[in-house]
Amino acid sequence: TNRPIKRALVSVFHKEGIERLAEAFVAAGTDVVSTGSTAKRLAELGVKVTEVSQVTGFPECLDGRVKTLHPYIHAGILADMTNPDHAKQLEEFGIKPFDLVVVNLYPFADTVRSGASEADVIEKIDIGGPSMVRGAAKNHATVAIVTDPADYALVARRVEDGTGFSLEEREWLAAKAFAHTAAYDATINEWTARHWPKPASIEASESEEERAEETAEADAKFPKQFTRTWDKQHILRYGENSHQQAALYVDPLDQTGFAHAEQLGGKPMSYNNYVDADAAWRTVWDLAPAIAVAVVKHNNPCGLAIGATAAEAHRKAHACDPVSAYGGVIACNSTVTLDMANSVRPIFTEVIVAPDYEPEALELLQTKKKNLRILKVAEPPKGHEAIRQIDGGLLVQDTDLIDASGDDPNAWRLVSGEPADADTLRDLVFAWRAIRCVKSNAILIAHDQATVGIGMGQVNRVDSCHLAVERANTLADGQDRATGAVAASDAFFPFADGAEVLINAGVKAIVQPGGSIRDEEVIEAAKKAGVTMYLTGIRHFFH
Ligand code: 93A
Repeated sequence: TNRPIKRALVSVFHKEGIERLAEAFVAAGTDVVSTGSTAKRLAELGVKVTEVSQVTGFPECLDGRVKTLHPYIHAGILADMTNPDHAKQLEEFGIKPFDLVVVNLYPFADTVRSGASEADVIEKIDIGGPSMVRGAAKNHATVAIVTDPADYALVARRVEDGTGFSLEEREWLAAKAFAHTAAYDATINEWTARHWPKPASIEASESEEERAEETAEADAKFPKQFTRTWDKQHILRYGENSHQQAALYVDPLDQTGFAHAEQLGGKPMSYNNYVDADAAWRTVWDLAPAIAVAVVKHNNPCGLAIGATAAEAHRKAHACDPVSAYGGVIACNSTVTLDMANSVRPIFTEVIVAPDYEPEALELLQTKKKNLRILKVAEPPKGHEAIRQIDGGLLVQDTDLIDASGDDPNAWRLVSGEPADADTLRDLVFAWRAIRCVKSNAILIAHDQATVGIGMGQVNRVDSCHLAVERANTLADGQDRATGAVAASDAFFPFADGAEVLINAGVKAIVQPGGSIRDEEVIEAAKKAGVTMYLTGIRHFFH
């Protein structure tokens, strides 16, 4: 099934690595057909090369938009030479078949990332290239298609030794080529979807008109095909556990996100480091514009606080649960100061992430905490849609970074006790904003804009309440931090029991969504104890 390579079509935007191919073409005396600047480069390297325009008898035109789009080229790519009829037709038309096609496409994603104008971006949508790639991949019966410069050395050896590729090898190359054009088109789709939304002038279709307004809006937001493409950034040492292999993929159009954090020190990032640091990063930005620090373990905050300075925010966040903070990830939403670096110094920490570092702070962390992974991230999290894999499908939703109407305390409904004074209200707002970063069922006790006890991830709300209270009251110095504090619940209390745990521990105010059929029992418990209770009307589940 091997097919020796006698005639090749080469059209590559990036010319790197082409020398190795040229060397093989020269050695084997291969006939090469090529486009403008590729032909020039190959000729310089001594290859016997024919310009595409000579083959077609038609000049490259429309500023290069039409170069290879011609039957003399495409029939040469698509003729299945194992089919006598195809061979006969080529003979009649005087067209010669290709055995090898080497293409790499216009750099669409690079052009977008460079900040080029829309016109320049559009000019970098390659049309002729993918047509050649797909044609050659379809016709792998007789053509070998190469799109990956990493395969040039392999191709060169097969050209030189005269064997060409076997059918299985051509199939494998074709599969890689289809993956390449699919990813290329997905990237274009990503860009066009972001830049060209549905204009108001397009009337609703009949089926859309029949639906509720909300459904129609979501229908327009979530595309018919959920197409995304991610570029492999690097292989990780392992996944969540050492027996799982893993890799990091990144958005090809945007290199400012957390996945592109600049690492300024420490060991390479692990899979779990990425998960936790991303959660910590998201958590602190939920409290912006205030200066906030989060300490995260296993995707959950074990301390979160707002401070007048970064150092103060860290000290308060750490104090919430100093035991759990061991081996945690720290995120700060403002510049890490020398004072904060000094406060982090004695604590074993896996990762620190911040938008920037004072030079002295960075130096201290780099020299005194050699293992600490120090990350600098250019921009706050963008809150793209949240994607979760299920068996055989994907769930897609808005990220819960949004400010829902119920997040505004002016919209809260006082259902028990006195209206909160300014300090209490400030703490309730803090607790409510903080709770959306805690895994459900989540209960959070806060004081002075700092968490003092967090109950996370329990399968019933009463256990989360017990956990939060226990955390608040198990400091080494025996301090009772629940008394006089405030509490937030990410979803309603289905029974009074959970709320009673908090009330009995001494919290003075509670904020929760409400909406349980037993709301009255819950409110009654608060009233009996004289505890202030607000209902937000919205919840912040986080699973
Ligand atoms: O503008 S195109 O879409 N029209 C074409 O007919 C065409 N043929 C090849 N782009 C086309 N190409 C692309 O040109 C190839 O995919 C390759 O990236 C590039 C090589 O051009 P040159 O050899 O002039 O650098």
